[in-house]
This record gives sequence, structure tokens and C-alpha cells, in this order.
Amino acid sequence: MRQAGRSLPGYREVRKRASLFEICRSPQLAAEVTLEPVELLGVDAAILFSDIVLPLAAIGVGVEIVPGVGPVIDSPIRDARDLERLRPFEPAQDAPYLADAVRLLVSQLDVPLIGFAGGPFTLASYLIEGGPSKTHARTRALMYGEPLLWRRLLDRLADIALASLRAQALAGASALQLFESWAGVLDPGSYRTFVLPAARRIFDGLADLGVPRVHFGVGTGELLESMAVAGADVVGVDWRVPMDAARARLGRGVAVQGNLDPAACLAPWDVVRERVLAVLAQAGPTGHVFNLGHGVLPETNPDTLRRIVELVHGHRGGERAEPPVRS
Ligand code: 1CP
Repeated sequence: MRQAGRSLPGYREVRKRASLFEICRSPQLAAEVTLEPVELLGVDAAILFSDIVLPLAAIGVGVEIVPGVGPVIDSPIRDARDLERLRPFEPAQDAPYLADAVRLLVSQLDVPLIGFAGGPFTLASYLIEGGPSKTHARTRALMYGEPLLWRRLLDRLADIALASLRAQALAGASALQLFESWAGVLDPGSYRTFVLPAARRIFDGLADLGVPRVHFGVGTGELLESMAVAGADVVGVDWRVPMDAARARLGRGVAVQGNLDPAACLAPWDVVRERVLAVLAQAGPTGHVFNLGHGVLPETNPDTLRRIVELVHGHRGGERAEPPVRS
């Protein structure tokens, strides 16, 4: 999750020469920064370097990634007329570099490549707020106040995510992740009414591909039961929910992903180590994709990440393979 981001030296170098969208639109640059964490950290999978707003830019929505802020939309969506700007996304015509980057990476990687897209609530929130938001108040107000417009908006965004994810899988991605990052601001009833149908439409639309589907959000503790029925094979949880509690809420048949607090990576190694082992113990020996609970913080020392990967690799089936640290 944002593993190639601002904490890595190679990525920072590339960013001096190219903007974020320029990297995304160049298969060579996207491949270079996707490979860096695999080589440097030893992770078991690569996540394609791209951004969740890229398909919106590709269909002509005015969006910029502002450094230190995130995606900023020129002219936010406020009424039904604004919906016309969200035409269907046709990856082969609108963003051929996406599949090209996937193909290039698959030819170079010896670990699986994860493709991804933004969840409909999360993309709607950027489009309605005009950029990142702490409260997502306008988004929720439109959702409650104009349910028909909301529904049409989410259906369009679901189709955009589905088209993007299918294109990445068909180009060779081995797993697909839907980043519904900000859905955790909703209560469970609203999530079920206003977002779940769109999420289900995406996961159902991927089922024939036979590729594992991951569904992630931040602060989704109260939504996990509902997210479990959206159809993903793996649900990502952040650090607020202990892994055993997450499993109980998700029920059988769904694997879990997560959930080390990214801020824990800034602590001294002994503390990091204990917290990693606690996550592993809580998640249990199978059906767990070890990950951070959210994206890597820019100030993280890559060496800590490398040591975490090594520690997790040494920890098989509940056994501690690494000798205890002397105090
Ligand atoms: O791991 C990787 O580096 C892969 C590339 C990747 C991914 C998976 C980027 C590049 N963005 C994303 C996903 C993404 N983008 C999400 C979902 C995951 C999450 O919750 O973190 C979200 C919400 C975005 C939107 C976005 N783009 C933000 C968040 C803003 C907010 O609302 O708080 C930011 C800061 C960006 C810019 C961005 N995208 C990617 C990177 C490395 C960056 C940092 C800025 C830069 O280097 O210029």
C-alpha cells in the first residue's frame, strides 16, 4: 500500500524529474518505481505504481496531484449536469499506458503484481469535496440529500473501477485491490444503502477472472460485517481493529490483510518487532496477508520496512523463527 511512495530514495529521485501523473503515464518510469520496493524491501508482491484518480484524469476530469495535499479537482461535482463529465472509462483507448505498465512489470517481476482502483465512495468524495477532506461532509450531505444523483454517480464510478481493474487483470496482474479508503466515515446502515451495491457490482464483475480480490478501507471497524458481503476474497483492516476481532466480524471464508500501525514503523526496532509479532499472533497462522494498516509514512526509514519483511518471513505458522532480542 503506497509502498513505492515518498520514503524510498529511488522514487524521490524519479520525482525530481517527473510529476506523479508523468510517472503513471510512462510504463518505464512506473515499472522502475514499482520494482524499487520489491528489490529494496523484499516484499512478496508488488503494487502497480499509479493513483486512484488516474482513470478520472484519463476521461478528462480536471484533476491535479498537488504535492503535500493530494488530488485536487478543478470543478467539483455539485449537480446532475456535472455527472455528464463522467463518461465511461475505456482503458485501451483512454489509458493504454496502464496495461503497458502491467505487461512490462509482469515480464520483469518474480513476485505477483497487484493492480488496483479507487472505490466509488472514495472517488466520489474527491469529486464532490474538490480534494482531500477530514469530514467528507459535502459528500455525505449529497448522499443523504440527493440519493438518486448519488446512486447514478456511484454506478458510474463503479463502472470506471471495474473497467480499470479488468484491464489490469487481463494484462497480467495477479490480484486486484479496491481502495475504498474513506468509507469508514459512514455508519453501517448508510454504507449498506449507499455504497455496498456499487462495491458488490465491482466484485461480482471481477468474479469470472479467478483473480483474488482485496477490499480495503480506513476506520472500517463498524463496517466489516457489511464489507464481508460485498464479495471480496480478502478484506484489509487498519490498526484500530485487532485482527482476531476483525476475523470474528468478517466470518469464515474471507482472508484478512493488515494491520500494523504505519506510525509504529517510526518507533525503535524492539517496539516495532513486538507490534509485528502481536499482529501475527492476533491474525493466526493462515488466511492473513501481513501489511501495514495504511500507507507507508514518508518519514519511515526503509531499513525498518526491510527488517519487518524479514521478521515476517522468519515467522511461519505461528512459530517464532527469530531468536528473542536480548534486553
Ligand atoms: O504503493 C505505491 O506507491 C503505489 C502507488 C499508489 C497507490 C496504491 C499511489 C501513488 N497512490 C495510491 C493509492 C491512493 N491514492 C489511495 C488509496 C490508498 C490509501 O488510502 O492511501 C488514495 C486515497 C489516493 C489519493 C492520494 N493520492 C492521496 C491521499 C490524499 C488524501 O485524501 O489524504 C495522496 C497524497 C496522493 C498522491 C500520491 N499518490 C501516490 C503517491 C506516492 C502519492 C504521494 C505524493 C507524491 O509523491 O507526489
